[in-house]
Amino acid sequence: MHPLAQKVVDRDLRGTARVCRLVDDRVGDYVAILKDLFPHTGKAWTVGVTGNPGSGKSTLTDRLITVLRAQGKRVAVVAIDPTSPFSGGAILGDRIRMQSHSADPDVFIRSLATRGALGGLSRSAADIVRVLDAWGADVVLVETVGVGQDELEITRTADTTLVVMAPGMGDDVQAIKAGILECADVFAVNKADRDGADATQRDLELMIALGGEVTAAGAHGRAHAPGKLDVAQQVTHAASRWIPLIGRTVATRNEGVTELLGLLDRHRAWVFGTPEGAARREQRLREAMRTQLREALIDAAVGALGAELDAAVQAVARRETDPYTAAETLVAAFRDR
Ligand SMILES: Nc1nc2c(ncn2[C@@H]2O[C@H](COP(=O)(O)OP(=O)(O)OP(=O)(O)O)[C@@H](O)[C@H]2O)c(=O)[nH]1
Ligand SMILES: [Mg+2]
Repeated sequence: MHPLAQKVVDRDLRGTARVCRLVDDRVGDYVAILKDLFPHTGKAWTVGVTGNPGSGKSTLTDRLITVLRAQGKRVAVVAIDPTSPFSGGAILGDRIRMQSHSADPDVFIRSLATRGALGGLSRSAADIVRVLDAWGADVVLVETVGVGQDELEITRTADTTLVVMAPGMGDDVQAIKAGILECADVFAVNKADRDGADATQRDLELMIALGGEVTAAGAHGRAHAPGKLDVAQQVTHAASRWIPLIGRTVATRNEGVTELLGLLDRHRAWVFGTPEGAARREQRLREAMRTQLREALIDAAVGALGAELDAAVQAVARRETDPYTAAETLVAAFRDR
């Protein structure tokens, strides 16, 4: 085993931090290390924590760590630095909000910088989660700001996704990107000490109810008008699909946090304990594998074709051929290698 991989498995904090840096920068032996670590992964429960800037994700994450530690769980946090103008310097702020755990050797907090290329961030995040899984985390919390495509991708790699909403800051259901709502497994209506928490919760309940009906109508065809699903069908529907749960919290006062973890735990039981959950995990693994394959194929093709790729670019620029034909020709050339 690579000596650095050994350090991760031995739960050496500095060695693990070093591996995280290599993986984040994609330098050194990072691929060899990830390969060696993979057999030691698969035990952690990954929870994505997302929501608009300032909704209370870091504060809530800090409180969740406390409850998880009280249960004897080893916890890792990956805080993704958003490039959002609303939350510049978020890493520093997040560090401060989670620093109550900085002396605890069973809590590992890692910040991840936004990578340039689209998809780069989610790839790094997925790899870092694997490192922390091998380190021995029982739970990995991944905090992202629910804005871009990258963040949505990260959410898709989590076993459970928590979407944090805050009332009274224009953070209503409509203001949240549709993609994020669709991947929510549990909602936290945080800042429940503020006006508007009831309205936010009602909006969410309505949205979830409508979402269920639309899906059910689609699945069963047009024979059933909306609202006329019989009970038996509703039961099947409920069993085969996860209906998002809603919790209310005041993170700053530590209210509702244990209950919220209870809701998250119910989702974990579904993901890891039912055939539907297993199907979902397999589906996500397949997506991840496709991404990995796509990347490997492109790297291999660009490396092998080199000069031909340049020639194709020139030919398209001169309008001697079109990009579609050029791509087909390059694929054929690569296949014949
Ligand atoms: N009143 C009230 N304030 C809260 C609550 N939870 C968090 N806050 C405050 O809201 C502000 C933002 O909290 P954060 O935890 O940094 O929010 P965040 O979602 O991590 O923010 P970004 O990482 O910048 O997107 C802080 O000043 C918190 O103290 C709550 O339940 N009630
Ligand atoms: Mg934060």
